[in-house]
Amino acid sequence: MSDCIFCKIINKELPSTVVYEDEQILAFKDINPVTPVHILVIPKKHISNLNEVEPEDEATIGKIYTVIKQIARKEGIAEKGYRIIVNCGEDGGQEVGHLHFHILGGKKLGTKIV
Ligand code: DGP
Repeated sequence: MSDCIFCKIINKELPSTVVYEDEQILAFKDINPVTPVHILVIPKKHISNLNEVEPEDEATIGKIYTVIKQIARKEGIAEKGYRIIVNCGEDGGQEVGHLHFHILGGKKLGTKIV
């Protein structure tokens, strides 16, 4: 998708601080971190949000969770814990239309969701 900022980050047309990369997945630091560790994990395939995930994406989405585990260990937050958030659509607060998994950690998180 030519006008997608995360596709531009994947294609290195926009800079980012990459923490993990393989053929299917990229992870990079969020530009506006809300926690000491705030990393976004995305599929390289342009998938707008969870509503657009297809059966053919199952392997990549599953792998994202093992990548999250690796990143959490590398960032030193695995032991104390962290939170994964995937916003979907307008009511879900999604601002960037490319599926992304927020890794939030490095501090004790609150319990409020809404
Ligand atoms: P969401 O509200 O779930 O769509 O979160 C989008 C996140 O993407 C938000 O936390 C800020 C981050 N973000 C937006 N633009 C950029 C960018 O150009 N670079 C990086 N690293 N993060 C971005």
